[in-house]
This record gives sequence, C-alpha cells and structure tokens, in this order.
Amino acid sequence: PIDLPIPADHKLHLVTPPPLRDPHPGDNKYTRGKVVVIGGAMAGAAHLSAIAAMRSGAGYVELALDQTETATPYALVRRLWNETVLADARISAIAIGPGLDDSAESRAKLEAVLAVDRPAVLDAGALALLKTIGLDALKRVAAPRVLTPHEGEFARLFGRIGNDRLAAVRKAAETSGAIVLLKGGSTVIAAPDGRAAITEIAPPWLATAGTGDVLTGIVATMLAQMPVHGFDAFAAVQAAVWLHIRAAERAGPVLIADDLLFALKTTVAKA
Ligand code: NPW
Ligand code: AMP
Ligand code: MG
Repeated sequence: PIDLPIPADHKLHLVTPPPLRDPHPGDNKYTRGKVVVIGGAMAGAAHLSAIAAMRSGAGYVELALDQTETATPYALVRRLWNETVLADARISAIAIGPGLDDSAESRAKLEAVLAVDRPAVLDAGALALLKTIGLDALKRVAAPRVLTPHEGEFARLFGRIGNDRLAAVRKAAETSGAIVLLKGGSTVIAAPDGRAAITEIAPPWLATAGTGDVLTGIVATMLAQMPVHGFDAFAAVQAAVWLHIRAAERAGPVLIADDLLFALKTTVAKA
C-alpha cells in the first residue's frame, strides 16, 4: 500500500495496489474488455490513450478517428468515426476527449457517448465540451462517468479550486454525479457517494505532454474490466492512478508519454 499521512479531519481511502485478476484460460478478447477510444482533431492524443488501454490489459481496443490512416499490421483496430462505432453491445467502456477540439462534430461525438449506458471516461476536449452541454448530461444513463481534469480543466468546469483540494473535488463529484479525478502532484479522486482517495507520490517527471492521455486509456481499461476484477468504478479509477504512477516509476526520470506505454507492460503484470 502507498503510505501517506492522512489529514486528521478527513477519512480517506488510500490509493492501494489494485487486486487485478490475471487472464485465465477461459478468457477471450471480449471477456478481457472491449474499449472504444474516440478521437478527433489531434489524433496523436487519442492514439496514446488507445495504446495505453491495450497495454493496461484490455482484450480489444478500437480507436475511432476522423480520417482513415494507412493500415499498419498492429493490434489496434482503427475505424472512421460514425455513430455505429458505439452500437456494439460488447463495448465495456468508452474514452473520449484527448485530442478532441470544440467543433460541432466533436460535440456530436460526445453527445453520442453520453447516450450510451456504458462506463465512460471524459478528459481534455470532452471536459471543455461538457461545460457547454451541461453537467446534467452525465446523468442521462446509469453507467458510471469519470472526469479526469487537470487544474485548468477543473476550474473551468467547477470553478476555483481554493485551498481545500479534497473538498473541491468532493463537491464536484457530488454536483456532477461523476467520479472526479483531479490530476497533478497531489491527485485527488472523489466519488459522488463521498468516498475519496488522495496520493502525492506521483513522480514529478509525469509533468510532460501526453501523460494525461495515457492515464485516460488506463482508466478506460480499468472501467472495462470492473466485472473481471470484481471492483466498482471508484476502485477502478484508483487502480488506474496506481498503475500510471508505478509505470512512471519504472519508466524512470526524463520520461516521455510513450515510455509509460512500455512500462505498463511489466507494471500491469506485477500489480
Ligand atoms: P492557461 O495557460 O492557464 O490559461 P492543456 P494541451 C490550462 C492534446 N494533446 N493547471 C492552460 O491555460 C490533449 O489531449 C495532444 C492550471 C492551458 O492552455 C488535449 O486534447 C498530444 N491550468 C489537447 O492536446 C499530446 C492548466 O489549460 C489550458 C494546467 C490540449 O492539451 C499532448 C489547456 O489545457 C496533449 O495531451 C494546470 N496544470 N494545465 C498529441 N500527441 O497529439 C493546463 N492549464 O492541457 O494545457 O492543453 O496539453 O495542449
Ligand atoms: P495532463 O495535464 O492531462 O497532460 O496530465 C498530466 C499528468 O501528469 C497527470 O496524470 C498528472 O497527475 C501528472 N502530473 C502533472 N504534474 C505533476 C506533478 N508535479 N507531479 C506528479 N504528477 C504530475
Ligand atoms: Mg490532458
């Protein structure tokens, strides 16, 4: 377990090593979770999320983009975005936001995701669009929604953070009905039911472009695998944060986001 001083006035569930079940002989790629990552203008960001989802152990990852790419012999399934991407009943979780701009097309993608009763993680561009659509849209279906803002994205969506980071995130989770993961050197996760976790052990060399996009992919896979590991969405998000931090430690200093993708390979297996 990660050993952290717990503020006396807060009851916190710490971010602990996740109880991940190894694949067993009865598994197939769908029982290990199908993740759909929906990208947009900046395809690189969604690509990072999608590979991170694969490296976190998802059985099947589909990346829906605006343009078809030259086919490469790679496990990642790339498709041209259209709403039928979301029609597959085998989808276990959806990630949207990394690389998404604020165009009408992007908004339509997010609206389509918010109508699907499957766990979803919203990051980056999806958080900006959510401000326009309204937080109530997170409650359209019963499946859990996870928001992963950095401080700038959080402030725009929920207002100033203030001195009490934990209280701000708890309030945001309660208001939105979503699990909120506020990123940064002090990472706080809060669920609408009041549960919260905090960790301050993330290596600062995570502060580099693209690492947030990787986290989004890991969160998507942990959400997709909730039935596999027998945990709920709050535990899934903690598991993702733990894997992200451990991968960063394994990747070592002066890491770039791509290094996390490789480090995940051993991190997930040894979790
Ligand atoms: P300011 O300067 O405070 O007014 P980002 P990004 C603020 C994708 N990526 N605390 C800051 O505003 C992402 O997925 C693509 C407080 C900033 O200008 C996104 O879709 C990659 N404020 C898109 O690019 C790899 C903070 O927020 C504004 C803050 C934009 O991402 C890289 C916008 O936010 C990248 O992930 C903080 N900690 N951080 C690719 N390979 O294609 C930022 N702000 O997050 O700065 O904009 O990183 O360019
Ligand atoms: P993003 O802002 O979306 O690019 O995501 C950045 C990632 O790096 C998140 O996972 C943050 O929690 C992490 N991060 C940013 N700054 C720090 C820091 N000073 N120490 C540890 N982790 C950080
Ligand atoms: Mg980001």
